[in-house]
Amino acid sequence: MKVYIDGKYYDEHKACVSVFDHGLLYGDGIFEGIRAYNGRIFKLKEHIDRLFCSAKAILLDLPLSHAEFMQATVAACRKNQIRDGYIRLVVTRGVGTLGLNPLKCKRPVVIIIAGKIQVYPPELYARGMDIITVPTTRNLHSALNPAIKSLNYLNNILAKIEANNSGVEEAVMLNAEGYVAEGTADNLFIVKGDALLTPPLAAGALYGITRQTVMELAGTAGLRVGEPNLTRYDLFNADECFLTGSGAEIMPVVKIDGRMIGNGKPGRWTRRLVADYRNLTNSTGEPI
Ligand code: PXG
Repeated sequence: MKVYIDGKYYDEHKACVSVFDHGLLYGDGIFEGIRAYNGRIFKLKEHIDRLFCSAKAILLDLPLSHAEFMQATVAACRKNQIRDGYIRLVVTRGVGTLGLNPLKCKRPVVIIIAGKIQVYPPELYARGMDIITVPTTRNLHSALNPAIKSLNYLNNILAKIEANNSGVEEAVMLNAEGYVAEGTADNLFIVKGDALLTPPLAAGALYGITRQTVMELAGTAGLRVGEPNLTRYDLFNADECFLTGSGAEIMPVVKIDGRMIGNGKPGRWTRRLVADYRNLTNSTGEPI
């Protein structure tokens, strides 16, 4: 694998950043996780749009234009002969001093890793996932806004550890008020009757690109789509539940906090949306 760093390609074992990079020292940076399917990069423009929003939110001047990020991402896939894969785009604040001051960092570092991904085994998609709500809450908007896709994921990692310690793969994170926010790297949806519901961004959900895509597909498929605040009660009483993310795609959820969701199997609407999402990922995107 060849890794792109600031316009040059390096063998993967030689692809390194400085120990003085504030991305490492303070988690000061931003990232995107993007998928390629069938020789196309899915929703590339939307991912770069979100990267620019994250950059603006943390006052990071990106060293490439929107078009240059698109071109560099396509080029990194070509260089690695990726047709189906996973692209991690990272921009750090760059090399600075041992103090926090970002003004001491001369220029941001851009990294593009184009490789493979297997988030969960295929059997899990067929069976559906068992998840739990965890004690670690999602960040407050007033602390570290959860809409920023920053390199500081400790909040989510702690939630993931709590889920793993309880013998399940994924966590539902609530916000400080007790409303459902999202998973550790995924948005959460429920189906109730003819409605598809997902927490609003104000509840602490990331503006997920898969989330947006699934909401559009659901509207076309005839579901009523809403973004109300959800509580654990709503999850327990859902007909169906699933998680969405670029990495995990659409993962059915069949148990939450030990309680069976619906009939305990991936639901009818979930399976329909999985099929529609598959069709879309295989037929649209930026050609590599
Ligand atoms: N919420 C959070 C907190 C995320 O980090 C999503 C939702 C889903 O967003 P998209 O735009 O991907 O639909 C994410 C996704 C991975 C991976 O390897 C993904 C994320 C973070 C870390 C790893 O799938 N972000």
